[in-house]
Amino acid sequence: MNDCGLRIADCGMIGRKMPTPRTAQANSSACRGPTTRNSQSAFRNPQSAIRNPPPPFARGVTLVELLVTMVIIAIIAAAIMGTASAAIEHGRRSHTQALITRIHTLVMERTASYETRRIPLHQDFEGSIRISFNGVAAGQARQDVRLLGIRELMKMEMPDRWTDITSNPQILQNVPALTQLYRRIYAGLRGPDIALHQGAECLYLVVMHSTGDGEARTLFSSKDIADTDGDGAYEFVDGWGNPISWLRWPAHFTQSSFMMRDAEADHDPLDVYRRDMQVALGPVSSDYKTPPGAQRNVPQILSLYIGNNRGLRDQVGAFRMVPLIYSTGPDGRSDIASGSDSFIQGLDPYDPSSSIGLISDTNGDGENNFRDNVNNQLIEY
Ligand SMILES: [Ca+2]
Ligand SMILES: [Ca+2]
Ligand SMILES: [Ca+2]
Ligand SMILES: [Ca+2]
Repeated sequence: MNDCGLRIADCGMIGRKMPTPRTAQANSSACRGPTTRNSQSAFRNPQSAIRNPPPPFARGVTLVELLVTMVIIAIIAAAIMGTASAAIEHGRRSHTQALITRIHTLVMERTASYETRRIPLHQDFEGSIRISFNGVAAGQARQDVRLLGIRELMKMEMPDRWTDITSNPQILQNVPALTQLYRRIYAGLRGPDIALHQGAECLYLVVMHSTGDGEARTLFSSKDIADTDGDGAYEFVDGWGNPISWLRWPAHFTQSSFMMRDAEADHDPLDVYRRDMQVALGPVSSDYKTPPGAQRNVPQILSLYIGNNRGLRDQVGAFRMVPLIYSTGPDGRSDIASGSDSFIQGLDPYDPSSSIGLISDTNGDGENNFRDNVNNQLIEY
């Protein structure tokens, strides 16, 4: 050990000035041990720990780096929020479409039932027809009155506005039992503007009381139903919480995948004799006789319902009508014309002077509020 210690001391003192003999060098190597090189490295660069820069994360963050990080986080957050928002909107739309499809199925079943319904016409019609018409014309008059009777029954049992049930029938013998039920419900409503959302409220009554063999209630959950205007009449509500409304005879709705609006190719199935009151009577004349004591005079009735401008009416034949059931979409506005509330005065759904179902800027805001609607005739999947 002493010998080795001397030699190390020798190397440190004279190693750079004179060559070390081979034997001495070998001894030096043998005695250096595993830590000698590190010791030498530290010796050669004693200030290396100070000169080398610290690792990046050990020093502070610059303002630019902070801003870049914040921008990236904001972009990612916005992307996540946007995706979540789109997913919520898609969910609302899908829910609304599914609900409208369910309502559509029930309403269409009910609509089809009128093709085979017995129509209880007012008893005075038969006497009036016998006195006023002969032969073929008498048969055609019966067909015309029957068609009017079907439409009146539909109007009163499938109302899309309150006047459909509050007005008294002109063709039918009595107020239908279903209409009497609707009238009792209507009499219990309250509020300053009961007519608000009346289409949606009538749709709810029709679906719940006249479809699904009495089981319609089981097809809807409580979140599908609300009374948004607080008048006591319920409505089906869409994914945005707005009432789902309908039009029983949307003759002027042109954006339908189901309704051809072509009397030749797809005639009204309720008009089984293809009458549509086009030719039976000719010009309505005051010469027609009224049976003694009769309250229903066929010529007068037909004159009331088809008017005098028959040429204009005849331009629009009776095509198959598909009820329009619609949500106003996220903007809460439909831009679909629903016509006037006194529609009970006419039993001609094809009246060219009517605008029912017409897509137009009904709220007058200059915007197209139809585009985002959801309906049963233009369903997007
Ligand atoms: Ca209302
Ligand atoms: Ca209501
Ligand atoms: Ca509009
Ligand atoms: Ca809309």
